[in-house]
Amino acid sequence: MKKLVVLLAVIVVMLGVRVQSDTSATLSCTEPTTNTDGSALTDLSKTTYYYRIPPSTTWVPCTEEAATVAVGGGNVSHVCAPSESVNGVVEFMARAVDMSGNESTDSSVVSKVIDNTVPSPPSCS
Ligand SMILES: [Ca+2]
Repeated sequence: MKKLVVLLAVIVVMLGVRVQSDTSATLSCTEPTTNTDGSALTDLSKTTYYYRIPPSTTWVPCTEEAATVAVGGGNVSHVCAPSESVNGVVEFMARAVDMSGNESTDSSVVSKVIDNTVPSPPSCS
């Protein structure tokens, strides 16, 4: 039972992460409402967003957003644009952070092809 609660809490952390557009990704997340021990969340501070460029396995901080309310449950979304020039698949995820600085495990990971390839100029005469 406890394992199930923990699993559900982790799943709830960031269900619904989505991406859109071509040079950045907009991640839409639902804040958790419980702690991993199943108790009610009362000290949510923020959601932090990360990206990584495979084959790198290191998550790079992208941006963060303050909690809607301390008990969580709100929907947050943020644009994450990788700070380096990328052409190809980029992975994104988010974590919940409480007021003590405790950071959750990773949300589900979503990936998107980021296109920073600039077209050549038109030919004019
Ligand atoms: Ca806490």
